[in-house]
Amino acid sequence: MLTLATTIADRHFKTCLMNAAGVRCQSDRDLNALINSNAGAYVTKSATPAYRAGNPEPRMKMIPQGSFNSMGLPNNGLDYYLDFVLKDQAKRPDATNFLSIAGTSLADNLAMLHQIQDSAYNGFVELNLSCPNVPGHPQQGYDFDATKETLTAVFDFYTKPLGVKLPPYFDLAHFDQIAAVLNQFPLTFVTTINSVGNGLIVNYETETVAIKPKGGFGGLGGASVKPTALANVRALSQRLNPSIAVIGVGGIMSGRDAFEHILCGASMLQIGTQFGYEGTKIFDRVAHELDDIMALKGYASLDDFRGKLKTIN
Ligand code: RRO
Repeated sequence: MLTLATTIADRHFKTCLMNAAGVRCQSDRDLNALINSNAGAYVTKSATPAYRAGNPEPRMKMIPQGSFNSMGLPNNGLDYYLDFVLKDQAKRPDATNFLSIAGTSLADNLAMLHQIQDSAYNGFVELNLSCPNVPGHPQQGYDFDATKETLTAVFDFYTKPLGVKLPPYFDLAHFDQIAAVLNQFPLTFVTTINSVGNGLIVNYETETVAIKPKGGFGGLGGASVKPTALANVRALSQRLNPSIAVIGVGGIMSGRDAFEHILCGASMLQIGTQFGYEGTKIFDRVAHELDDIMALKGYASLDDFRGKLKTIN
């Protein structure tokens, strides 16, 4: 029997496909659509302590090879998402899901994690260290010392399963440096990659930028970022303690893209841009395509090929 099931830290998921944080997961309507789909789990829009309207519009643009955004962390506040996941957990105690948080300061992240620690929530938390779009706030994942300081303060009290959402890295020395920091902590997973930050799209006709926030700078997602995502999944899988699962995100549009992410070492896959364009039926389509590839290659489960990408000698 061929299966797309996966396990992270003893939590079982019937399929490895889910949404990426930020895409169609901001309201309870979005989240209920995910619950009623064939996604293996959902992650909620990254939360701040209080409601945020986000950046002025236009703040998102479809581009031929993907997407471009500077949303600026619009969300309904932690209470809203914690209330949603707690109610869902009461209804479906065997399902593990992901609560994403993205404080704009260490104090905000610690306050939110204290609230989660003190609650009955027993699912995963994805701590977003990589939002590229809040004016005046650099992506924390690019500051290795600040990342270590944050995780030290977090694991001083936080005992539930937690992972981090990372920005893309582009240098082998940086893969070494971030892995050396992450390996010092009892992380359950890392999710890689967030958008490729601070690109610029130019409208040739009007000679203007494409989106309003930050003078037009924004994060790239979708097909064009797949090679960067695969490199980050592979490089982190090779460097992290085996107890830290790698969740792959970036450029997944098809079963073949999903297969490639797993070959590079991913245990679970998040779909962002293309889920935004296609809706929940993407989880059926990509699952069927991945099933077909595995059947063709004679693989019965993800373990048969996860991380087994070959190099050329
Ligand atoms: O809301 C956003 O602008 C946003 C976030 Br928090 C993030 O982590 N990644 C992204 O591309 N956009």
